[in-house]
Amino acid sequence: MTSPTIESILQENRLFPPPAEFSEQAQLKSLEEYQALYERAKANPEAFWAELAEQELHWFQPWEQILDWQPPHARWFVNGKINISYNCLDRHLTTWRRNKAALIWEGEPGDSRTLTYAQLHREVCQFANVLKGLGIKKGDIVGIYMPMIPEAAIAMLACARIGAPHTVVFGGFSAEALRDRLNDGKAKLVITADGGWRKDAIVPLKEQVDRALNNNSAPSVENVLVVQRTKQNISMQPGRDHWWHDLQQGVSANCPAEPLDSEDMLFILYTSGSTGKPKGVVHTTGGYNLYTHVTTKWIFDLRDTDVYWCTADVGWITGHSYIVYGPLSNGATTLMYEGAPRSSNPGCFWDVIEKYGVTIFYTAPTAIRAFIKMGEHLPNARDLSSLRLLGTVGEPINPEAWIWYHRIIGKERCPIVDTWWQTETGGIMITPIPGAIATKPGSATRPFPGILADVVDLNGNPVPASEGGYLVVRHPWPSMMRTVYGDDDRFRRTYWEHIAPVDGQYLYFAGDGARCDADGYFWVMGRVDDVISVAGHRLGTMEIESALVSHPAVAEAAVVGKPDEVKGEEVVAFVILEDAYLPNEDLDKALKKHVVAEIGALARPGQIRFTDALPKTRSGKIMRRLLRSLAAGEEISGDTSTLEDRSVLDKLREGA
Ligand code: 7RM
Repeated sequence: MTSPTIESILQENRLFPPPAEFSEQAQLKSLEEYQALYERAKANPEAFWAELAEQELHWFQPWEQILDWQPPHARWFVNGKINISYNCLDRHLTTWRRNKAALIWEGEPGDSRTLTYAQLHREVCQFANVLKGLGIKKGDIVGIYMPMIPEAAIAMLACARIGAPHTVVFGGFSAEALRDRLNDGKAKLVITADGGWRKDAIVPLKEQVDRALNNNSAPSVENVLVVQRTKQNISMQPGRDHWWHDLQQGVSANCPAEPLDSEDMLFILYTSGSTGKPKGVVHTTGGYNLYTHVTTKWIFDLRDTDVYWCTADVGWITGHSYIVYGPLSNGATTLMYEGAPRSSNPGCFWDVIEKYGVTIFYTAPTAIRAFIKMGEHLPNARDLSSLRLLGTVGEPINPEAWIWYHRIIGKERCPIVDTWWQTETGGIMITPIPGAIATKPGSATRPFPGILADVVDLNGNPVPASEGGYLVVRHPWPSMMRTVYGDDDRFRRTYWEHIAPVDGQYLYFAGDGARCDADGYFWVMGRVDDVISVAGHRLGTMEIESALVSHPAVAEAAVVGKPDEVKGEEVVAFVILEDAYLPNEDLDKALKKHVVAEIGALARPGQIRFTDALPKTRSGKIMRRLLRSLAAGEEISGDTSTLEDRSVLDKLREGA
């Protein structure tokens, strides 16, 4: 990880203190307040979480023990009884929030719908009864393969209400990917829609479900529930397939939330590793409810007047924690958007912000870079004055994009929370608290109270300030994953054995490289397997990408290593140009020179490959593993189920 050039890489030392107007009204108002909280949590994490659990959530029955830690297995709030659907819905009904908008949905093409807490509660209760009617019981796993429509959130909350763990499979995944996930969890039921809108086209979701289930290839699935969304023709298999609206007819809206054990499974969500089949990350009820609740409240600084919009898909952990559970548990208004920016409607995000007066906007760096490329005239033509807080998640944000976001979207007025976390962590781990912590572009800043993050070497020893190392967490936290579904061995190997336990203390290893500067700010450098070794020097791909993107001609860049007999590895850069530039030899030379000037001769790309698109997951992560194979001229192997657009690979191959 350590590289001699690391300090010179970005020269990023700009500091953006929280605006005074923001801090004055914020939940956490000052650095001192954050620090006091942080120290208190560090001194006694259990007491810290227990106090919040009591204050912030409804429990049907109190816990007997706050934490039972048998490394690497944690049980939080042992024997406590709780229901996250109750905390997200029922408890708001006895307050003025009963008639507050819980979910605002902006659909395609031009559809929209708003559900108050009372209405959402009613729909969830009815649908929970539908599930029961189909024989779904506590512990039965339910697959959800849906577009971004309210029924997706309703289905999740209904499952949670009766204790049936859901496994949401992103609607963009293939039939094979769906089948593998359904089989891994032995799902009894699949909830889907006839189709979903995706960039002016219809994704045939039900057809994919049929394909996933045909020839009895997912034998655990007994029933399929179908929401009518796009109204195209689909086939319904009698006995197995049912329309949601048919079964919901006349069903009782009385369905008390089941008191569940804190450690009852809430959901499985699959996340792809760099090798092997996707891992089923298991989350449980009580700790997840608490952690997503508190992080949403403090990091997004929620107020009852907010319209909060997270642009993620519900098929991603960000959608679970920060569209559905965290915001609703807080009684917030959460906005769900079915559309995506595309050439026929490049300004659609800004339209949504203007239309609903969005106050908090949470998106991914990949989206921001796409907006930059589309031009600032689009956001400039809309009224974005309702915004007061911005967030990013999913990958390191390059300072160029951060500054653009700050200037063009936030009008230099809105703090930016760059939130580092993972499917596995359940909630945000390292992040600015917007009223308290000054931001530095490209840094996720400091750990959330109760999170003991550190940067260590392979032996678990902290590395000196600003040196690269492995990002770890030292103490269990409430929303940590409990295991890999059906493969506890893999859970141990992947997260707990990479870095040997120090004095019997287990460290959670996130798989990311990071450095922590002299101010205690964390700079996440990306996955440790995304490091290139040139002549024995380790270079983070992200740093070279950041350097490339800081050149005016470059919109986006992905860097990988290609085996080289002499140097070990050679840097290969895949580059997307800004619209005004065309690929040519001069530009090729200029970009190489630019990287040398920014980082040093070691980082000089041996090859630059111009392209129109990069292979990405739906959440915007560049799939460097595929680019590495391409650069090395190998066949693509391994799991590609998470690839957003398969045609990108063919184009890249042709371009070679
Ligand atoms: C929420 C999510 C997790 C991986 C993680 C990192 C990367 C996410 C940031 C980030 C730098 C960030 N879950 N990552 N957020 N890197 N700065 N703010 O993305 O399971 O899909 O991915 O994403 O590598 O390990 S995830």
